[in-house]
Amino acid sequence: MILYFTPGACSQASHIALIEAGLPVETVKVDLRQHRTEGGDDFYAVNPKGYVPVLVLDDGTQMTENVAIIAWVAEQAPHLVPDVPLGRIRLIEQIGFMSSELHKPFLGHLFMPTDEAKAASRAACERRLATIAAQMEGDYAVGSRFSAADIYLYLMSSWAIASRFAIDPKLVAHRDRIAARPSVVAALKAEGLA
Ligand SMILES: N[C@@H](CCC(=O)N[C@@H](CS)C(=O)NCC(=O)O)C(=O)O
Repeated sequence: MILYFTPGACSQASHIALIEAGLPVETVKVDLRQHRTEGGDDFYAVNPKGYVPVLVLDDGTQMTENVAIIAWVAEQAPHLVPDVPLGRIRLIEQIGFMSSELHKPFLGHLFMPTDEAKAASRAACERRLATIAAQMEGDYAVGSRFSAADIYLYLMSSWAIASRFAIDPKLVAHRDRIAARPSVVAALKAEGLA
């Protein structure tokens, strides 16, 4: 299968999940400024939405959206589903929250035209990260052990820390723990970020 990714972008969550699941994946780097693949192809021809991640299975089946890709990966590797009642649903609930309510305001904070709008997006991200921290019962995003929800949370916390957002020390510790996982180290290396 092939994952279209951009180093350090949200596609990293799908990338880490695939490695964590032990699924064999080839990667194709995408230049999001030009919307071209590393081979020079028009990325809009691969994904008319124009964004990463895109996962193409060996039979040609294509998936977009981190939430869908991560949920699919967790179906292949049940240890990535949280160990709670309704585990699969809780996973989708949490990564859906991070995708729509955290990832988007984060990008807004970077690209909003006014300082006021940037500050509002930043405050929204800080509030939502605080919500996740308050919901954590132990060391993990959902339940009592590692799941795919931790991967997305790792990425969101990494972005927040890099942007010097005010976040709960619990999330900083979580981010550092997840960063040490071999899957994360391997994904960053493969993306040229190690
Ligand atoms: N809803 C999509 C959003 C993906 C997304 O925003 N990707 C960004 C990188 S983090 C991107 O490729 N942006 C380029 C563009 O929109 O042209 C998802 O969650 O997978």
